[in-house]
Amino acid sequence: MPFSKREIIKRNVSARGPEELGNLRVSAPKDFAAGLPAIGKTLEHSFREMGLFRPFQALAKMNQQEGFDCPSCAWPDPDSPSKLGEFCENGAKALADEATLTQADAALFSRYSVEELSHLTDYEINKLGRLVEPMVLHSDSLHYEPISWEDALSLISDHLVALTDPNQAVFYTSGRSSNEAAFLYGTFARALGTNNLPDCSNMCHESSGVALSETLGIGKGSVTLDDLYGADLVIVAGQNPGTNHPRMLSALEKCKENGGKIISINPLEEAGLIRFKNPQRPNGLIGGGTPLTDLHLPVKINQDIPLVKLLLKGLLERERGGAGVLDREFITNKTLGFQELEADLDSYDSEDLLSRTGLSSKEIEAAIQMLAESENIIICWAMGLTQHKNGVETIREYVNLLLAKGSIGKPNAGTCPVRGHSNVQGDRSVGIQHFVDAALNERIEKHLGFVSPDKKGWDVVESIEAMHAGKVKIFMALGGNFLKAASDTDFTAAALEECELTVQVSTKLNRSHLVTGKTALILPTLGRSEKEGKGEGHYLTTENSMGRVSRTRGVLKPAAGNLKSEPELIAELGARHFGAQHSVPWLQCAQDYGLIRKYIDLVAKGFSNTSERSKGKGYDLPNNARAGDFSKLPGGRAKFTVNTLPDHGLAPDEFLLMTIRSHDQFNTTIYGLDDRYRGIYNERRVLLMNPEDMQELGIAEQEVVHLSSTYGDEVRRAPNFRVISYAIPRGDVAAYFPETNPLIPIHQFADRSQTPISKSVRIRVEKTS
Ligand SMILES: Nc1nc2c(c(=O)[nH]1)N[C@H]1C(S)=C(S)[C@@H](COP(=O)(O)OP(=O)(O)OC[C@H]3O[C@@H](n4cnc5c(=O)[nH]c(N)nc54)[C@H](O)[C@@H]3O)O[C@H]1N2
Ligand SMILES: Nc1nc2c(c(=O)[nH]1)N[C@H]1C(S)=C(S)[C@@H](COP(=O)(O)OP(=O)(O)OC[C@H]3O[C@@H](n4cnc5c(=O)[nH]c(N)nc54)[C@H](O)[C@@H]3O)O[C@H]1N2
Ligand code: SF4
Ligand SMILES: [Mo]
Repeated sequence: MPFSKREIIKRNVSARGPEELGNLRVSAPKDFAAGLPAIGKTLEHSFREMGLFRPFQALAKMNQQEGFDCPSCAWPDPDSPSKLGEFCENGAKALADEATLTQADAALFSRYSVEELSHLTDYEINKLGRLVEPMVLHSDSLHYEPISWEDALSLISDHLVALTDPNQAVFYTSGRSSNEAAFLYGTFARALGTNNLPDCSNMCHESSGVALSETLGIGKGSVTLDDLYGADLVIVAGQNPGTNHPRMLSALEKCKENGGKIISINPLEEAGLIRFKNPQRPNGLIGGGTPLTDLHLPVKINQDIPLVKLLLKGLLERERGGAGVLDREFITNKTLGFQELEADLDSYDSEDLLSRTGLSSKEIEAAIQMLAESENIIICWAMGLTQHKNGVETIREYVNLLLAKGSIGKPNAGTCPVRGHSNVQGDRSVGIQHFVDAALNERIEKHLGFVSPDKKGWDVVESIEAMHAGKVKIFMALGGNFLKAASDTDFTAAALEECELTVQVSTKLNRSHLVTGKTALILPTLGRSEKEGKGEGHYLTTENSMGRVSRTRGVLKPAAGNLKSEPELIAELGARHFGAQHSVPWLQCAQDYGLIRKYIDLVAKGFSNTSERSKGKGYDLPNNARAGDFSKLPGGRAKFTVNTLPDHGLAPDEFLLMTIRSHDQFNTTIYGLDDRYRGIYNERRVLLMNPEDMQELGIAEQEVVHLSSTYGDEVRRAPNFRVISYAIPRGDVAAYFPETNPLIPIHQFADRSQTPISKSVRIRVEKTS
């Protein structure tokens, strides 16, 4: 393969894309989620992308036991899915986006250079459609050209052979892969000799994993759907389920009907948490729907720790007064560190804590009262807690609350970190992790017949830094949009451009295909909704947010005949690179997914007899926290922790920015330009700001401003945002990701989990006139 002989040309691709403004329209934010408008949007997206018949064929099978798992979020399916349809507006949008009939084919790439394509917006790039044939971008070219599968796999293998150290390769995973594909991919990297397996989890729930493993002995949540239905109190903190996990609202509705209460903790009063109009019910379609939140606490950004300390202090005070509001028996028998917690709580002044939260004492009292009255409490959370410098500590503080109430290891109580990508949890369970697990390595050696590396690999941030420093020759991605998902867009772009070869296994075109290494490959693959091939064993498995493993089997005709499934593609790469004599029977794995599952059963913790047990509603992986078994933790008990207060060091003219999702996007995939629930239409470059802050700065409604962030002596800028007055705490602002990622320095991440601080970025707002 003459890859090294080609001349290298400089490509002037745009890592950010256009930053001009469109025609914003604003209305009042909604006070309910779903209802009739959601059905309208579902149909609109489905028909526009998929034609007349495919939507019916596919939606009828989505989240059904003999169908396929929704490719969007990781929210679980009920044990008996409704035959009327078990999906939401955003699941349908994800399906329409994947099953679109539009194709980004070879003709498109010959017409447009990567430079030209990079001047489209992310929304426009995604609309170009499904990737349908393997393409190569040679180092001396501005255009992708078709390449055969055989040559593409050889090209990768040749580059791998040329490495002087296996750690010069990095293998990223996004969370949409199946367990089977992820398992083979992790195996491939380790057989090569590296643990460089960064994944989207590093940018997502890594803080939850770190905090929960340390305090409860398992990095996953402990509750099931049934627990949610039966809880006395559900706290939803730092999460916007109406948009990001819409069917969670049905579970919350059931909880309310059973007498449960809901507290939402969020700087914004998100529509979905106010009221839910369940489209499967008559009162959801024409009536007022179900009110969900009983108490909304509009906490200031990243002030959850002082808030939870206030709640704990309040409970402790009542307990000391003899009210019996804590679970003394649980604390004594099942936990360690309560005295240290008490001492910590006593050391704070309540007034000081309160002023940090931005809440009133009345609001805090109301929350304490609800906590005091509840025995079975569940705390749900997502990115509003994880993506801060002290994300790990924030989650540990919420765990303190559950432990003090004995709300763990029993029905209807526990932890519920709501996972993002549909199989991000499964990918981790089958071995997508950059850190070393000695027990996993032992099983790999025993059952896969090779020695797995014992040196820790790089996570997302470390990989970008290593690429930037020229230490990485090959970057391969199993799904995702690394460039736009990661922080510090310009730095990440420069990092990717340092690589010799970048390889993207993808369904849809995105900017990570345009900002590349010297040589780049696009390997198109089947999506979740598509048929994997014939034969009984040709189904895949996933694990949902609550640890249940079940089957997924696509129903649609693939977008093109030339696509490979992810497991097939990785297995063939394994066969090409390691040869037929390797201890892993790569080629057989390409043909027999049952064989991959047999290896998963042997190697991945907790999996057993998966081919059989994944049938129907599937099976639950072992969960010590659910069982109330903390014996594997030091001292054999769950752990209370002492956490410090966040300090942002905000200058007087700085704001704290949270970068959030609109209703019309799935991470970096932009489905549309509206954020219906927040009343924002046709524009994504907006900044939500408190009206009093606007007044103080003399900023008018919809005025255009530039944003900048200053860390050390580096200033990062993002131009052109229209300011919208919004009910958000003073000093806090919100804008969408990924447009704001250029503002987040690569070196600003959560302690211990290294998750970029996407929800608390110090910024300045600069007037343009
Ligand atoms: N339709 C759709 N579904 C998705 C996704 C998508 O992009 N689109 N993405 C998927 C993925 S990968 C993930 S990880 C999840 C993300 O799901 P979410 O975490 O719900 O997504 P975000 O938009 O990041 O919302 C974070 C929420 O936290 C709040 N928040 C921010 N900072 C703080 C804080 O300091 N304290 C508190 N208490 N709240 C705070 C914000 O106001 C916002 O409501 O969704 C998954 N599902
Ligand atoms: N500022 C800021 N940055 C963030 C966040 C934030 O809240 N704020 N959130 C972070 C979070 S929580 C996450 S999870 C990351 C997301 O990071 P990623 O997972 O890397 O990004 P996605 O946008 O989900 O990836 C979309 C691409 O995946 C590909 N794809 C879709 N389906 C499939 C499939 O079935 N197979 C394959 N092979 N490819 C597929 C398509 O080509 C699509 O363009 O972003 C993170 N970045
Ligand atoms: S809640 Fe999540 S998994 Fe369920 S249908 Fe909606 S997007 Fe899909
Ligand atoms: Mo995520």
